[in-house]
Amino acid sequence: MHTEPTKPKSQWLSKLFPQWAHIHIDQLEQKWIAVSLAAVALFVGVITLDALFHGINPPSKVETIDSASLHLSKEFAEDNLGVQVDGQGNIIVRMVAGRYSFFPKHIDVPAETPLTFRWVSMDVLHGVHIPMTNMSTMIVPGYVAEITTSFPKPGDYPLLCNEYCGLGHNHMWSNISVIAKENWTAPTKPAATGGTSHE
Ligand SMILES: [Cu+2]
Repeated sequence: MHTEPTKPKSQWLSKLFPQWAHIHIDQLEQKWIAVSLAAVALFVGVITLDALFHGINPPSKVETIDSASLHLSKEFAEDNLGVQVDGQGNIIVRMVAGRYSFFPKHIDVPAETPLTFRWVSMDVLHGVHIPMTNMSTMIVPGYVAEITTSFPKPGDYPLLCNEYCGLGHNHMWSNISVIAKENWTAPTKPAATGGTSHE
């Protein structure tokens, strides 16, 4: 019968960290250690499950690009920016952030449809945030930031820069027009991989 409360060491803590077995840790402290470890385990678990089953990853999957020569790159050359539909029917939106705007200035996208945004910066660190969606990412020079999102309702959505990028930062915003799925027509643009014809 070991019901006396004179055993100060917690079983689980001294089992987990035998080298701490001689340290006195208060019962209440042990409970809070357990609570904080459980919280960390919960958050790591949620992140892991999201990454594995929902495909949620950090926006920049370490895809690099030379920010100084975006205009010469095939993908982010001026002609190739904006909304495109690839061979599999996925809608890809390519945009460039630069002091102090997002380019192209205006795009139309369909509502209730997954849209893959690919962002690059032409100069310094920018961010992009669209309120009421999950779109919020840093746009780090030298890296491509990719986010897939969808807009539940038609309307004009603001596009804000949320990383301080210079004196014009607070003017750095624009709009995306989201139109009803049935009214949207895919833009007829040349294939995304072309794009050097104007050189
Ligand atoms: Cu900015």
